[in-house]
Amino acid sequence: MLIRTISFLIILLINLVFCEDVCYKDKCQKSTPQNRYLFYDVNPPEGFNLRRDVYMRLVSLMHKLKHTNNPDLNKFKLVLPPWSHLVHWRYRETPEYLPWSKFFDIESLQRFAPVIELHEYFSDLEPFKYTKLILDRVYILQHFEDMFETGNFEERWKVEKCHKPPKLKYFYYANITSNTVKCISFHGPATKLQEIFLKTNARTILIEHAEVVLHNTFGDKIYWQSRRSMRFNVKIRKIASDFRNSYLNSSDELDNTILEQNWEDEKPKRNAIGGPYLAVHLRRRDFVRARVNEIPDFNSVYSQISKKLDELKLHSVFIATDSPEKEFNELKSKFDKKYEVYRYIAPPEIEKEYHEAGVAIIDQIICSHARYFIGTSESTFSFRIQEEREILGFRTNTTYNVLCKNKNNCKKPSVWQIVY
Ligand code: GFB
Repeated sequence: MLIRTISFLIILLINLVFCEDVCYKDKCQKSTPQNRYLFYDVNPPEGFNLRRDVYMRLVSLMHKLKHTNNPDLNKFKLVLPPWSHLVHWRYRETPEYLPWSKFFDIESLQRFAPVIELHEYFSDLEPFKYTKLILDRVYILQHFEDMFETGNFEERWKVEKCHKPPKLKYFYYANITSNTVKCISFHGPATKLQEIFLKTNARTILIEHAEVVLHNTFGDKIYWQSRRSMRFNVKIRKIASDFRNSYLNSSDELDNTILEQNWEDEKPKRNAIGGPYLAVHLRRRDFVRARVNEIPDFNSVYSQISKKLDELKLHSVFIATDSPEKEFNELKSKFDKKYEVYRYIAPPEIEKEYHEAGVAIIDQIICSHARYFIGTSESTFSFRIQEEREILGFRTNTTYNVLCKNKNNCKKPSVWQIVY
């Protein structure tokens, strides 16, 4: 009897210390206080492909924390911010919030580190259907104001006065708020955030302006593991494969681009051939205005493409572009009959299901599988295609090429070779 009572008391004590009850009205549920949740958000004007890079910086931190012995750090989950209000998307046709599962294979992401969607965070707390989330801490990152003047680039962080007035609502949801917001001047890699996490026992932390943190090590094995885990979802990949099959005589079997089912089983290779087409990423819209010295005119684009097609003895070019149809037709009209010019136009049902973001991903997948790729200088959209081609095993000279404004002064893109 005594032993039973003692055991009961021990269990009760453990429960009291490690598990608090979450109660609402008369219903109670055991929460899992040992879990900590890291939310993050990115500077609103940043586009889809820079946001993918910011994700990699944070998920590499999660991967590291998962393997630490420190119980205050190894129970973190990264909460994926829904895709919302991106400036490049025309929102009349796009729903306000799109989950990551729409575009990515979540299981594949989770093989690298613990990540969950925002809606899963809420459903974790079922059955109460929380209608409000008050984040324990919001840290708004900002650059040190003196960093560029003094040239002091040492790794450091400090709670400072906010450079801009803080937001009061997060992810464009009226019901996600916080009572504790601090601005932190920060310079350093994502791993440096641990120092901040260790100074608080907050369970829900939001990092605003997460683009301020740097990669721990750019281009190392962990970087590439996080990148390889970012597989697009099966349905989107199938749409791109069907297009390659139907119009470009391209398939993974013929092109030697078959990947393992699971990215963890991939091995180094450099023998991808690619489909018999040249792929070009032609970034227009804001780039035409903002990068006058880098973006070539259509006569130049035509001559660079046709020259490369002749050199490679190819007849088909696939052009991924954000340019309006009229502009694209102007470029297309320059090509004579010996060349076939393709662009992916989504059927209405695919457009409705995947929106602009999905169509852009389909463009990227098709570019990734081409025999030869020419991108747009400094576009993160092109960078992600280059990485995908590294993963597929293409030779680097078929990947790191860009359209030039001026052939006598054309900067080749940096080569970031995959590491396993
Ligand atoms: O991906 P992204 O941010 O890369 O490009 P950059 C912006 C968006 O434009 C993409 C659309 O997410 C797509 O919605 N887009 C660009 C395209 N190229 C294509 C294409 O070939 N096909 C399709 N379907 N859509 C940066 C931004 O853009 O440009 C920064 O991330 C900033 O925030 C900077 O605005 C000037 O690196 O090209």
